[in-house]
Amino acid sequence: MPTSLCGTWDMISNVNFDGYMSALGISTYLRKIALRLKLKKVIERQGDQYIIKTLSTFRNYAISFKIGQEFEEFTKGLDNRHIKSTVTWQGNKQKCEQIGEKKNRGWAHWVEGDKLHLELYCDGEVCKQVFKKNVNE
Ligand code: YOG
Repeated sequence: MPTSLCGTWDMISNVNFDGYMSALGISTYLRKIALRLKLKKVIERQGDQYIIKTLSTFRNYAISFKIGQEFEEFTKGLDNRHIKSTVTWQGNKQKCEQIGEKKNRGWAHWVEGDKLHLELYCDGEVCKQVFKKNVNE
């Protein structure tokens, strides 16, 4: 049983976010804004439904899904694409495959100690974000 991803997590590092956003075709203007953000992840589970919220002072984004069940994702306020997403467990990693216009798109979450790790993939670019557990929220 993998350590729970659930909780509130504050970003402490963010490597190659710019490369990931460039691969998604995000404008220079929006990339500059996004690069300054300290993202927060709120991960909840209600029965077999997961909810992942990405929060910032600029925009918020949320998805909800069941493990192994493909769902329609619209990346509203991000790159605004319609994709078909499926989240599965592979060992201790929760992995999402995002099928659409962009090749090799997806993400993986896992926990190590009190840190939440996230890799974001698009078209050969890998962004690595690490979050620290926020015990006050
Ligand atoms: O998370 O897929 O946890 O959905 C990555 C933004 C910036 C807008 C955030 C707003 C991609 C301008 C979602 C940032 C860049 C830049 C706060 C990452 C696109 C546009 C919402 C993600 C998964 C896994 C769950």
